[in-house]
Amino acid sequence: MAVERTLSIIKPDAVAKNVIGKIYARFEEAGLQIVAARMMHLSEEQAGEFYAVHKERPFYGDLVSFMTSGPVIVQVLEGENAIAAHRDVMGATNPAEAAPGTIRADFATSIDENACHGSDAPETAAQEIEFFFGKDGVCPRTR
Ligand code: RTP
Ligand code: MG
Repeated sequence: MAVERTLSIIKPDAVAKNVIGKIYARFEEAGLQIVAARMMHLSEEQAGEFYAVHKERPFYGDLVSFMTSGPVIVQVLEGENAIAAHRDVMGATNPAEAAPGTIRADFATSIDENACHGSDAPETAAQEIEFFFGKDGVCPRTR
């Protein structure tokens, strides 16, 4: 298995519920290391560009408006098979279908307000990491 990086966002609903630390613990328990992190309140332009792949979908407007409704925490997670490992700890997109013990099962409210985002493939992970952290904004562990 290869060491990978993935882009993770704790969405406005979970920040508002004050469960950032609980979600970080889930990442650490899954063997994922935080190698970059930033709290920010996304502009409509940033959220729209980040989710541009969903532009034609009926939920796009609601998604952009939700993602700009409050601050988020954006982080880069590193570890073995990090993209899939992160999606495993997040659970299914719809919290009603998320396995017990996953972040979405425990902290999400609905399919729209579903607590977290995770990259879905190596190419999108690389793009999303550069979108938020540029080419040199990640701090690999030295020990
Ligand atoms: P994400 O990108 O946020 O990690 O979530 P995902 O891969 O599990 O889901 P994706 O298909 O990429 O959809 C992005 C976000 O759009 C919202 N969504 N709403 N109402 C709906 O049918 C619907 N479908 C998707 C969710 O907030 C989802 O996380
Ligand atoms: Mg997605």
